[in-house]
Amino acid sequence: MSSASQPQPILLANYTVPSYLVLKTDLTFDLHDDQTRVTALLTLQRNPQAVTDVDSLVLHGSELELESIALDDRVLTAAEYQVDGESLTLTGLPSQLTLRIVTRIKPHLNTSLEGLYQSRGLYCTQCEAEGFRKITYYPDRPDVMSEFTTRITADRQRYPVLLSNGNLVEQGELDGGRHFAVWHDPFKKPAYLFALVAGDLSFIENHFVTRSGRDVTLRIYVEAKDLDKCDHAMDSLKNSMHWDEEVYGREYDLDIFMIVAVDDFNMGAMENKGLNIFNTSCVLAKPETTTDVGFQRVEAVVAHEYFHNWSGNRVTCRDWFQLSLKEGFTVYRDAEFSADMGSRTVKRIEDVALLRTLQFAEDGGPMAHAVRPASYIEISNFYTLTIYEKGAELVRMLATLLGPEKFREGSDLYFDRHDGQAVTTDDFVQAMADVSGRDLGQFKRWYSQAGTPRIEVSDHYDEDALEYSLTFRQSCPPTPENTNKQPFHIPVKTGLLGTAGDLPLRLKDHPVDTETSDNTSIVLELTEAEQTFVFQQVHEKPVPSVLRGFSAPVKLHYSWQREDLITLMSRDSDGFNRWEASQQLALRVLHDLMQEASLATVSAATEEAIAALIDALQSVVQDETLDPAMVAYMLTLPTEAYISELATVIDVDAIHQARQYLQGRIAHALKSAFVSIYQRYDHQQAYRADARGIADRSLKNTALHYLSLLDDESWIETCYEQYRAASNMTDAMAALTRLVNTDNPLAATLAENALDNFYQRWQQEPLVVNQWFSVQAGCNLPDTLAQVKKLQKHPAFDSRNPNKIRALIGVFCNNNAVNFHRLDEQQQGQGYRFLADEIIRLNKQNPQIAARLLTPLTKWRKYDETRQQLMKAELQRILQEELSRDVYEVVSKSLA
Ligand code: 0A1
Ligand code: ZN
Repeated sequence: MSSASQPQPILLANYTVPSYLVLKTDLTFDLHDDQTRVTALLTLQRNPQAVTDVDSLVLHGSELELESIALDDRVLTAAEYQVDGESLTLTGLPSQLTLRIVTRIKPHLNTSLEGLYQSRGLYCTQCEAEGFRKITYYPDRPDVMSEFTTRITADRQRYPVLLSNGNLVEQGELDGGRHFAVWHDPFKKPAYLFALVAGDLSFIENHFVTRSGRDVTLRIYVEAKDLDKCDHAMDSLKNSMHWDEEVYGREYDLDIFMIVAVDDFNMGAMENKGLNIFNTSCVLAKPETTTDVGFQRVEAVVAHEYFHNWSGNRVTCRDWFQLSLKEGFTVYRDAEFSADMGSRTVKRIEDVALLRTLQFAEDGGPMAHAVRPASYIEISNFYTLTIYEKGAELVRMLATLLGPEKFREGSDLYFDRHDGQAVTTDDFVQAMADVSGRDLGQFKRWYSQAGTPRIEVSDHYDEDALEYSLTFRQSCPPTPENTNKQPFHIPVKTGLLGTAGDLPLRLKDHPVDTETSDNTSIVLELTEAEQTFVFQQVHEKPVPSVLRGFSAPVKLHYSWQREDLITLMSRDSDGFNRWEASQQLALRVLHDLMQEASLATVSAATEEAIAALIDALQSVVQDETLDPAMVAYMLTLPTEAYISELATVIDVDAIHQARQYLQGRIAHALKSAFVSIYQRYDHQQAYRADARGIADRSLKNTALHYLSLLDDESWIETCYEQYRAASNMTDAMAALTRLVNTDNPLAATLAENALDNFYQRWQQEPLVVNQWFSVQAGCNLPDTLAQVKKLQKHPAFDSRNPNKIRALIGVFCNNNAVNFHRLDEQQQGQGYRFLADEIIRLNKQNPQIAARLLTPLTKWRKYDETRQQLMKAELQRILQEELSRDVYEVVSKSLA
């Protein structure tokens, strides 16, 4: 691509208010096989807030065929407007006007899955962030909010269901076997929340009575074959509606709430007003076909999209730099909802594990950006872990700093003050500042400075003065757009452990704020580069329990003695820090093992560390007060991905081998405990997707995992037996995964049988077939790449379906480090080449998916020289192509 045509960044600093407001948007869609005709009637008014008295209007539009444009009913000639590939500009406009714009589009040829497209014959839309411009010419920006009426006409037989946002106001028959429906949405909304669906769908229906007594119809639309998999989503929706009333005082506002499931979807789901469109993978669930993780995901995504009705729709974003305003807040809300539905500590562990593994890696890589970025080339690339997960952490920190009552007051003020508006993250923080009287000026640096802060903690105990001091030093590494970071305002929830448990805390010179702390846990507020806190009347040298509940998204460093970690693991009142101590202890052993010249004989010091870890894990297994899910998590070693994130240079093979080795040692040492966990489990019990059921399965399958590592084929047979007898997908997949990953001839034969059987049984269920692709793509044994390439030719693979691409290619490149990064002679760099080829193919077909798939190659700087060169060469090869903005941005930034 020549430099003149290289896409240019959009800057937050260049934001200007829209020149015209769209009071009303009336759309007519005439759906026909070869094309869709879209008529847009826009009622416009000059924006009184426009900076200057502008009389021009830019309408966005892409891949549209313009049939006609009329201003106040007068058809314009081509000389009266300018069109290019991305916009249509009108000048010399009056202050009030109507525009009637007729365009033609080709949904059946739309492979990008943005705008109006078809999925298995069903028409559906995806307009966030800038997909509406692929439907008609429009000011496609979130600060233009309009009242929409949508009329849809289509063949009655093939498209009996016609849906759009709001309430159905009219429907009827038309000539030629066609029919129509008209929907009106009384709430003003930006175009990105527009949705349309037309197809042959069935639905389940339920009702919810809001706390003010309004009856809301709830419908989930799916293909008829999937009607048996909608109950969990419906239950989740009702629970979400109830929870949002209880916890945030937010009621639903339309008469109907609809969810539609589609098979081809770039993301998880979309919060279109009153008409959420979901990836089938985030709606459909039943025990036989869906794992526990799948059930939890459905619950979380249904809640997330529902919560957007307030945090996103009623109050939306001024511009896309503010994306985390809706996403960070909504992720925080859905995480709290899931915590309330299941186990709070377990949910926190899962979220922190994701954040520390993937978001920290993003923050340390070439695509690092602030939660409120200052620039982007393609906004679709900014639906990131930073915007979503780190954004949620910022909201969580505000809640920690304010305490629950003030936080709720702040959220009430935010919703009341900004209802019907498009606002900024500053407005959100301002509401929190106004209700609490706190100065959150420094806190706002979290929104503008990228990178993960690092905190070094040191301590000192003064036996004579009975004083214990903790010193914190914060710093933040440079990131692409920001080298010089100012100190952050960091809440560090802290406790001190004595021999008999948590000590009462008396902090010198700081009166304890009773609203934000009890006397065994306190929120220390770091605001300076270095700060010391002194605790008084401390009668024994305590073990510090710092960053309880992971109260801030930082990397904490403190040199705990091994004994301290064991104390925290067994006795900390903070469940999160108990788990964290188990991970720290294991990480140390893994690092020791990675230093060993050979794992055939390890040093005495390492042996001692292994023994201490095993002892500690033994106590965990025996601790009957612990939730089984916690036991399972504490028994699970840090993932390869997390160890890699912590490494300066990632030694793929050493990490894999050390982890495998340590798992084997734990399996041997704790064999009888694992046997008893496995045997005590009631394999006949009915499946329940509640916290208890999930926890029990998780512990039992963790035990089976360890047992399958023993040199004892009876456990391989047990895996096969579990696979065969399983009445739910969680148990079937757990067993199948062990068979597939076990390097043993019997396991290989049984894995092959099981995989064949699995496919035969589930070939009619696309989401189950995806799991079948994934388990094979994730196989750690050699030759997996060849197998993945073979599976790409399998009749069940569909190279246009994002779920299939993620299941096969995504899993291989992201979750199978030893194979993706393989360096042995025949396969050197083959994983990289394979991925680059896929990206080049997808760049044209579906740029969003192509850009997302690139992530593993962008991390090239963290590998050894040989891998660096190979990865870079593939990125450079991609850069030679004619690239979409999406792919260009990621490739060019990662090579910069
Ligand atoms: N707002 C949705 C996610 C979403 C974002 C972008 C999309 O296309 C580029 C699609 C969906 C959510 O947070 O659930
Ligand atoms: Zn969202």
